[in-house]
Amino acid sequence: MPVQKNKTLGEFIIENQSEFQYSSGELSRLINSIRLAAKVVNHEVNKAGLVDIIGQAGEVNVQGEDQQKLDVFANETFIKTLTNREIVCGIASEEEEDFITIQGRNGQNENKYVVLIDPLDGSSNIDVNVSVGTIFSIYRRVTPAGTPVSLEDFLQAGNRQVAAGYIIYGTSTMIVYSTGHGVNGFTLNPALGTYYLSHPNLCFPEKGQIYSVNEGNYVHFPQGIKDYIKYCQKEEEDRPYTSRYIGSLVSDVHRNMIKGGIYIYPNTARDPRGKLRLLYECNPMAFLIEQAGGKASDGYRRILDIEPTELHQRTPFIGGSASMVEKAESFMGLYPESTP
Ligand code: AHM
Ligand code: MG
Repeated sequence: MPVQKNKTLGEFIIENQSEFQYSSGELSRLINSIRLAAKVVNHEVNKAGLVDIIGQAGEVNVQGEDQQKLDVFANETFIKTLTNREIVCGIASEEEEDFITIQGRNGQNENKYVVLIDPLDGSSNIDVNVSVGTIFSIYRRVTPAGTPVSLEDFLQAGNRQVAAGYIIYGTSTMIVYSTGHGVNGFTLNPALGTYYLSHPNLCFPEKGQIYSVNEGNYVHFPQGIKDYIKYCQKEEEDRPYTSRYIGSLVSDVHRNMIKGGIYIYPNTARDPRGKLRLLYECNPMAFLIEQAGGKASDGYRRILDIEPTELHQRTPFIGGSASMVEKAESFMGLYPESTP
């Protein structure tokens, strides 16, 4: 079927609602709310370069309101949007120590979904006008509807995700998401405030030639990763590969998904369990990567099969073109799993 390229995200959500197994429109409304909050955050992120003109975080603006740091603003915007619209029963965020229970106005919240979110990932890049992102992950709760959510609703393996996605605030703003039926990308037309389907059915190219890793940490990497990096740099067959590292997970994975490549954040001496968070960074990115035909691993096992034990759990992460991840895993497999 030919893809209609001028389709809006709103139209796409409605048309594809029947894909959801227990469709009642709730998941569609949830994705709609994320779309709305993303527009608000996008507006604020776009103004970041004007901070010297309109004020730093911590200052008071002309309306007498406190200026907020953008990651705090993004966190509040997503939480408020999802809470006010009573669209989920619980939220976990990188910015919040504990998960948030949403009671509902009459104390009876029958919604079945929980959202886990990193409201503004890579936010250290904002000061230098480099892309940042929002990452979200959606699960059906496991505890009975109508009761307060509990930790077990959030500590589910990534393979149980119902949907996941990211928003990239880059040269264009995009929403890329999947409900388990492939990955689609929508680009915001800022003049109209409308997202259009610009990247239907995103798939990793068969072969990739980009590796993305913070090589400044090389001496602290596990031996398997060191060996894989040397492999990437070797003059042989289609190598050496190109090195590209933005330091913004969403942007690095987004580029690699389009061009073909691998993103690596291993465990290091400083972060023996890895730096990235399993539940709201790695799981949603792994879900999207797999839906786009790629692979995501911690070096020894599939990211989506890890049974989480903590809300803010970290994990090593290797994700991207399937053949590249398999190669990296083969180097990792030569050494016993241990912290470096
Ligand atoms: P954050 O959640 O504190 O923003 O950290 C996550 C970010 C990722 O987006 C990025 O890939 C990584 O940290 C970069 O880390 P480093 O600067 O150590 O290379
Ligand atoms: Mg983050």
